[in-house]
Parts: sequence; C-alpha cells; structure tokens
Amino acid sequence: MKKKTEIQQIDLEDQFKKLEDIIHSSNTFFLACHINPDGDTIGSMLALWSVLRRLGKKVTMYSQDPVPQNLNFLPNTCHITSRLPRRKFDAGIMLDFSSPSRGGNIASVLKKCKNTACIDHHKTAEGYADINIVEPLASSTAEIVYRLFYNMTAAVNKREAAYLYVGMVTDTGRFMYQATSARTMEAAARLMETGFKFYRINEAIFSSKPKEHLKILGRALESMEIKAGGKLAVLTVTQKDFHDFGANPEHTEGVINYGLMPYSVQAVIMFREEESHINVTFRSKGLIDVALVAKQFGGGGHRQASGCKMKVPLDEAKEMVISHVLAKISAALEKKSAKKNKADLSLGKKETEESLTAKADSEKTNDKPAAKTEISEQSKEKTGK
Ligand SMILES: [Mn+2]
Repeated sequence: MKKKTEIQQIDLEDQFKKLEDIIHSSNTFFLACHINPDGDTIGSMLALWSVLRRLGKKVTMYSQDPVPQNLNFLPNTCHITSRLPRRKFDAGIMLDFSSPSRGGNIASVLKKCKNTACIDHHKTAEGYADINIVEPLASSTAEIVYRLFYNMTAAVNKREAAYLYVGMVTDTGRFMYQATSARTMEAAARLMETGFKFYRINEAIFSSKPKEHLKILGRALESMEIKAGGKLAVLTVTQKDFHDFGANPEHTEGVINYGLMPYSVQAVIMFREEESHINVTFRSKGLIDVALVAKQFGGGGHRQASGCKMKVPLDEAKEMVISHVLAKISAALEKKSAKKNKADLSLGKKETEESLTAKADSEKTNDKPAAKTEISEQSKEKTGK
C-alpha cells in the first residue's frame, strides 16, 4: 500500500516537471473547466489564467456553461468565454474533470493543441491528456494547482490566492470532508497569508442563496424517502418542482447534503429530473463506495460523492438505482457483521488476559497524573522562552 503511494507520487512530480516545461516553452493557452462548473474548476482556472498572464502568456478561458451566480462575485469571470475558439494553441489545460466529455464540446479545440494536460483529483480520471496530473488524494484541483505554482516557485498574489481558496473551501465543504488533509490546511494557510478577505468569500459563497434554491430545497426535503432501515435517504426533484418556482438544475446545488443529515443515514441518492435525462447524484458516509455505484450506470466520481446521467423515465431510473444501492448496503452490512463476529470470537479468547493486565496497570499507576502535569509545565516553560 505504502509503496504504491510512493510510486504514484514520484510519477506525479515527473508530470509536474513536464507541465512546468510546457508552460515555459508555450505562448498560447486554452484553459477549460467542466460543464455545470463549480468553485473548484472555476477557481483553479482563474488562478492558472492569472499566473500564466503574469508570465506574459496569451490565455483563453473556456466554459461551455455559464459561471454559477454564487461565483460571479469573483473578479475576471467576465474573461471566461462560452464561445469555442477556432484557433490553434500551444497548450490546452483541463481543470477538474476526469474525461474530456466533461469539458463539453472541447474535442475540436484539443485536436488543435500542440500539448494537452489535465489537472484533476477524481479517482475515475482516465488519463486522457499528454500530461496527467491526477492526485485522487488531493482535496481539490485547486490544491494541486497550488502545488504546481509552488514547484514553479511562482508566488501567488492576493487575488490568485483567493481563487485557489475558493476551489479548496468549496470542494472540501468548508474543510469538512474526509479528503481535507494537513496538506490542504497548510496550502490554505499559506494562501491566507497573502491577506485576501476569506470571510467575504465564505459569506458570498455559503450565506447567500437565490430564493429559488431555498424553494427547491423545501421540495427536496419534503420528497425525502428513508429506506434500508434508515440507512438510505432518497431525494427527488421533478420537472414540476422546477416549473413551479421558475428554478433550474443549478438551484439544486448542495441540496443532496441534507439527505445525509438524519442520524442513521449512511448514503443518499438524489434524482433530478431534467428535460432530456435524469441526473443522479450520490453521497456516502463511507459504508458503500458510491464511485462504483455511479460507474455501474455510466458515471463516476469519488468514494463519498459521485454522479451519473440516465436516459430513462424517472420511475425507471429510481427503481434501477435504488435496488442496486440497497443490494450494496446489505452486502456492506453483512460484511461488517461477519467481520465483527470474527473479531468478537478472537476477542473472547484474549479478553480475560487483557482485563487482568489492565487491572494490574491501574494498580501501579497511582502517581501518573502528577507526573504528566510536571512534564507539561516543563514544556510550557521551554516554549515560553
Ligand atoms: Mn474538484
């Protein structure tokens, strides 16, 4: 296990170096974010755009879909175009997506790029570019872009730091999800040192919502079905819901997370009925791997957050997906209880020995607390100097 990570990291450093070389030897860049863009893909793209421009490069930022309203406050989003360029580029860099189709209709542009690179943290990344900086352990693409700049010794300015912070704080759910690491916090800390107003960003992103979002949230919560003895929550948002409030799919962002809130729930599925297909998203607390579930239906993502699209009627999609997830949950529970039984059996043998040693230990450690206080006071004195 450890070996594998090490090999992966050596490869990654190699890929970083290759991208750095391409950045230095190229003049024109095509940057692309994924469809239905989020804070990570937009923040990473803006940061890279800004640094490349400071290096004197010509950079085009492309997003097939418009920048979501809650990110519009970011400076320079007006430079993101939704018109597919026809010209050639020295390099095309794709940010935060695991397969080229997630970038929308960019295939024709990629063909005209001398070199292509992908910077991503999705487990299901296909390695579709010439250079693939894919780090599934990273919290966000922004965290990887931070490392790229660090390796390039490109110091980020206040604004670039804010862009990368946006990517990290959104993809980690405010540094809450499991993918958040000491490395993430360290990167965020270094970014904060530039002095941008992170509280303004947090407020703009997390405390301000369009009323359509709140209305859709209400409907989604009302639709909540609890299954698998409380382990699974299912949320459904229909076309009627969208029509009733003049809302669109963008207004369901973050709604799925409420499905994980009931105490016993381990996983949540949200079905969103769109005009041409059913969008299905998954979240898991870890009992089941929802990246695998999504893959089963042609999608992808992470162990704890994933999604897929299905071209069947809503009822059919629900039936297929829910029965698949229920089977996964019961298999996981069976596996868990088999493991526990095994552990209980071997514990039963040891238990008597252990409780005896524990008793003996507690008898001889009467003076332990005092010793501990002494040590901590000593170290306090030390750090005080
Ligand atoms: Mn991301």
